[in-house]
Amino acid sequence: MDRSEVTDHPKIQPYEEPTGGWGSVKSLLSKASDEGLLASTLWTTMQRQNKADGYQCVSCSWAKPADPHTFEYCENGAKATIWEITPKRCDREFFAKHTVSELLEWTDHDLEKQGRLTTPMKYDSSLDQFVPVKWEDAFRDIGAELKRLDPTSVVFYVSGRASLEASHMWQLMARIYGSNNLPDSSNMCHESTSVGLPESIGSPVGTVTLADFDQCDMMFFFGHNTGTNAPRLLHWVQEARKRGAPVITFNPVLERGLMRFKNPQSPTEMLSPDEGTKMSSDYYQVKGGGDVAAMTGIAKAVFALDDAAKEAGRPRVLDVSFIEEHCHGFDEFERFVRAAEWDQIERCSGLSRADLEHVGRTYARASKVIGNYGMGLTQHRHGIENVQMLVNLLLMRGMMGKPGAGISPIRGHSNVQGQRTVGITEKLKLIPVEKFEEFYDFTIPKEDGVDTVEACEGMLDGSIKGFVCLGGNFARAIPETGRMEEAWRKMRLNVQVSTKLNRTHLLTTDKTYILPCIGRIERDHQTSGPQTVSVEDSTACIHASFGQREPASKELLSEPKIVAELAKATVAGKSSVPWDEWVSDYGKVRDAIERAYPDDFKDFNQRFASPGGFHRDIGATKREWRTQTGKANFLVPESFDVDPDIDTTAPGVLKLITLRSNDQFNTTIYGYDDRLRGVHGTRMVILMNEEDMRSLGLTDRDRVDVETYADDGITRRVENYRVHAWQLPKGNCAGYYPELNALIPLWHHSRRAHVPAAKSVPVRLIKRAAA
Ligand SMILES: Nc1nc2c(c(=O)[nH]1)N[C@H]1C(S)=C(S)[C@@H](COP(=O)(O)OP(=O)(O)OC[C@H]3O[C@@H](n4cnc5c(=O)[nH]c(N)nc54)[C@H](O)[C@@H]3O)O[C@H]1N2
Ligand SMILES: Nc1nc2c(c(=O)[nH]1)N[C@H]1C(S)=C(S)[C@@H](COP(=O)(O)OP(=O)(O)OC[C@H]3O[C@@H](n4cnc5c(=O)[nH]c(N)nc54)[C@H](O)[C@@H]3O)O[C@H]1N2
Ligand SMILES: [Mo]
Repeated sequence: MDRSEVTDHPKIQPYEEPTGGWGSVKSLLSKASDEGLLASTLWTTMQRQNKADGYQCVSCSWAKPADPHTFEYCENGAKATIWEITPKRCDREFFAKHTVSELLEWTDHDLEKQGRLTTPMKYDSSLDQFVPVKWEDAFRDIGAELKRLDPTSVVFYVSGRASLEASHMWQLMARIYGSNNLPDSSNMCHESTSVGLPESIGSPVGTVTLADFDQCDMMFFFGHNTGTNAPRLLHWVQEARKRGAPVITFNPVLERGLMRFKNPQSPTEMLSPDEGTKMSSDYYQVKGGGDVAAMTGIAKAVFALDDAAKEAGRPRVLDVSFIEEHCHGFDEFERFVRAAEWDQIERCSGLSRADLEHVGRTYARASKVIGNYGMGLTQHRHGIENVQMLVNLLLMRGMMGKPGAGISPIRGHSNVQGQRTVGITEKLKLIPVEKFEEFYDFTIPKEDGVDTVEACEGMLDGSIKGFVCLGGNFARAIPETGRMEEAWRKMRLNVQVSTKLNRTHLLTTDKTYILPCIGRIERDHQTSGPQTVSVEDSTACIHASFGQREPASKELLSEPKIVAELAKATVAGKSSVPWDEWVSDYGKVRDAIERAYPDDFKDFNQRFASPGGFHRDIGATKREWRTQTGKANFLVPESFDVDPDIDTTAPGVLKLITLRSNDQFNTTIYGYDDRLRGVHGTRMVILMNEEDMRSLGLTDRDRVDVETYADDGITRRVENYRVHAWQLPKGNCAGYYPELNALIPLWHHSRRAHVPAAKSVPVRLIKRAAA
């Protein structure tokens, strides 16, 4: 399965070119030609990407400006488009040729590479194959099986791509059926944000919009690989750099996008021989998990500068009036920071006092600061504390709820933030329970459902018996691959609404169905005419998305239609939801969303196609703190230690960071080249510090097996990886997700948010004998 290597001689050397630039263009043209897609088709489609009257990109969730470029796209948005509009088809002939046992030997890349799914399929165990099934039969059989199962034993997972309309309908269907088991990809992603930010500032999402990026005079980047994962954001970073704004990055890995960038939309930059813009004014290779310590160091430096200013009678460095008027818990925070010792800060962060004091001075001079962050903060045992510490740092200088400043969690999937806004959550306190019950005349079970980790635990203990997924590749995205695959197969029902074949489809249960749907780039016709859907971006702006192309197959149904048919087959007569009426006109679903969430979605149908979208009602942007104290809360971490329960100082233990390559979107592997890190032809590498390598008796390109270091009686191991010397902090190593998910223990997650701690997995490397 994990043969993620396509050559015996992979080429691995750090990439020295700027991101963007010609490398991007070359990479795209080769992807399009691989898929057999005409460059002209690609360009025509791409012209409609991220436009008010076009479709919203299916890759990341970065904001869509009101005044877009002619081509408002990036290399990876274009790759995602190519992947969806590919002429390749994974059709009934394909399934007739291959048994499931055979397909289980294929890589993630090879499975998705077959192209778009075209036909509803059902697993036939006597043939060990998927065979075509009529839509009506599939809905009837799935409905019958769901009725046989206890609703609380069924999980309704959602990956972050489905529209606001489909997602809202999905969660109503699950709750009418009797299940609040609505985990989503956010549970593996920004849940540390969704739990952490409401406690700090009373908003579950970021507080900045593009207008703030246009005027900020400094940015922090903690643990986000912008060049690969939200490349269009680089334009705003580049503009800020041109204005002279410092950009200070903390990341154990030297990520090219935050080092050098050339704007592929600027002919002058593309033709100039220079190296592009220097993106981070300062780049600090913090130790994995060392961010709380690093931020404490910065805060300590700010306190020292404030002391000096106070003494000299100069203007204060702390925003004293903001703290007094708007904040709670400052004194405790001050005590924590002042008590922290520099030698401990240096040891835990891996950074020097001088460097952190330099950052403190830069921060003290700035007046409009944005704190950006990604998985490098959220995917830790201490994910919530990481997020809240960054908020503390911003609050001390009043950098919240004013123009040009605020907190910026950079979300992943293109609508992951919006799905939560319209009700996808296992937590009842986050939805308007009484409204749903009153509007649609049914009763919602009063216990929270399971999140992703709890769903996995339920599979292991046998209490979860059915999985119905709206997109995604759940079994591949979660930790503990080996044990979870075994547990998955013991379930009774596996239903996957998907666009491409993936490994989760192949983990067959008593009944297994693949329900192929149209994608967002495609036109969606229902009885009232062409339909529009909508998404929320990372800056809480809602946008319309208009399909552009003919669907990949005549047999495909839209996601809202599939949800409605599943609902009619399962919960007919149990509520007054007008499923058919909603499917005939998605505008009616938007009216229903507005009715349930009037503050966020006022005049939804009138406003959602306006350029730049419309902004949701986020209290913290107006300095309204919807917290229990009614203030913005300074929240103090217990310690600097990310993994207090694992002795990572034991000899030979490294903390593994699982990464995405530039040639992947989550479990979708476009190819084997991580151009921006200079890794070509393989994903089976462990990048590590040269000194660690020497002390473990390894040399470059040695083959190793990797084992999790955990004292729970379970062996977790991946085999035959190749080690490479890389500029990483001592004690860390890095490699690619999802192949390395086999190593992450299920219990190794952010304590309250349950986000798997994919950025600090304790491992040992075992050298293999030379072949
Ligand atoms: N092309 C492409 N775009 C994507 C995706 C994709 O797979 N491919 N995925 C989408 C999704 S769902 C998401 S959630 C986002 C993910 O986007 P990111 O948030 O960028 O997630 P990762 O790629 O996992 O990498 C996070 C970064 O954190 C760094 N890091 C690791 N550990 C630490 C640490 O302890 N401290 C600090 N400061 N940094 C650390 C890593 O070196 C890495 O650069 O991107 C979205 N966009
Ligand atoms: N070790 C480790 N594990 C991780 C992470 C990590 O950094 N390290 N990151 C985590 C994160 S941040 C996330 S978000 C999860 C991702 O987890 P998921 O969201 O579950 O996974 P994806 O790979 O995005 O899902 C890809 C599949 O979605 C389907 N799909 C694509 N487009 C559509 C569509 O329009 N409609 C429908 N119905 N289906 C569609 C296709 O069939 C495709 O195979 O993984 C998590 N797992
Ligand atoms: Mo994500």
